[in-house]
Amino acid sequence: HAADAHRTDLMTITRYVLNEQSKHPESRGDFTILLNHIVLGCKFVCSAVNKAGLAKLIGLAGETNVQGEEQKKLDVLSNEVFIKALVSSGRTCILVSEEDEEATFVEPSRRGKYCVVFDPLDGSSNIDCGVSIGTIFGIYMIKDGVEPKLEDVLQPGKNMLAAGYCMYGSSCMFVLSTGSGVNGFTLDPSLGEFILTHPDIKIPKKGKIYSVNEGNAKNWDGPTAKYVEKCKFPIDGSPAKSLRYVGSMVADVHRTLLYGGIFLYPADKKSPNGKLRVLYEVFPMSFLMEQAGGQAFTGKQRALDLVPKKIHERSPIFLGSHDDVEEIKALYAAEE
Ligand code: AHM
Ligand code: MG
Repeated sequence: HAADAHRTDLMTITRYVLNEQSKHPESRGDFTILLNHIVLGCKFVCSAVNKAGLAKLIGLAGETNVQGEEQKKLDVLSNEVFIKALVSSGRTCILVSEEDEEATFVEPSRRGKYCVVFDPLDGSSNIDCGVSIGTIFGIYMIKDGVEPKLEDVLQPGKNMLAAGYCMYGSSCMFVLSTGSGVNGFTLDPSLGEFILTHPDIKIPKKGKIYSVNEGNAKNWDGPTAKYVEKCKFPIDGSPAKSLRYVGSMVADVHRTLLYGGIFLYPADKKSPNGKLRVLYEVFPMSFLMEQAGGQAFTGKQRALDLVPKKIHERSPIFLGSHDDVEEIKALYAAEE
């Protein structure tokens, strides 16, 4: 019986990726090893986030603990864990983290062919009130036998080999695409393993929810303002959309992926390039959206076609259900 089989035949994330990779005869397991190190980082952050409230009782982050040592803030700690895990995997050559001004070039003796761009703990303003936060990552590969250079990570998002996020929410979920669909894994805390719980995620073609920081409305451009107005006062007789905005990109995108709808972080007069970072926020989420059958648009072009010039570059982003993104694209096209 299928349901019984499901309970005893556990598809862990490692098993899933090994299966995927075995379809490529040239694969030597390097990607599986790399991913295992990312997963380890996520498990560490998950455990640290779960203990964050408790940790307060014995010493606030940023304050000194009983040993007189300065305690590290959760985002700084998470970054260190990921950098160390990625370097020790022996499979990476360039790392770009939201927390570090400069890219990290791995020393030659520990180098591999993968470049990883990541935001170790996104939505950190939500930590202190226990709201969902997450880790976001994307993976590129350098050409064989070539010295790694910064241009290797300044590639359009469509060149990513894989992208994903881990959400530290009411449960800990790892959502991954290696370029053939999107799969979701839930951490079983008693096993310490991510188990496939959401196979082949597809975003609904059209949604009932929009997600944006409306506090910025007075500075929006015409198309964004018109779009949000249409969500609230539809002119075609369709029902008004609901507004949901957590303020944690991972949580807002995760809901959009599962329930459908649209997530917007548009440009505004104060931030002409929006807020979110191209390499480790916009690209991975756009990659996942497209792989799930949705779309991602910058206001000018397909998000994954963008070619970043700097590692911490920002871009406006509109992503989600195919039909909803189509509407905002039409409004920008009408503007030209
Ligand atoms: P952070 O990297 O400083 O945590 O900021 C990124 C977060 C995203 O998770 C979220 O989508 C966005 O900032 C919310 O911004 P705002 O508070 O301007 O609405
Ligand atoms: Mg961030």
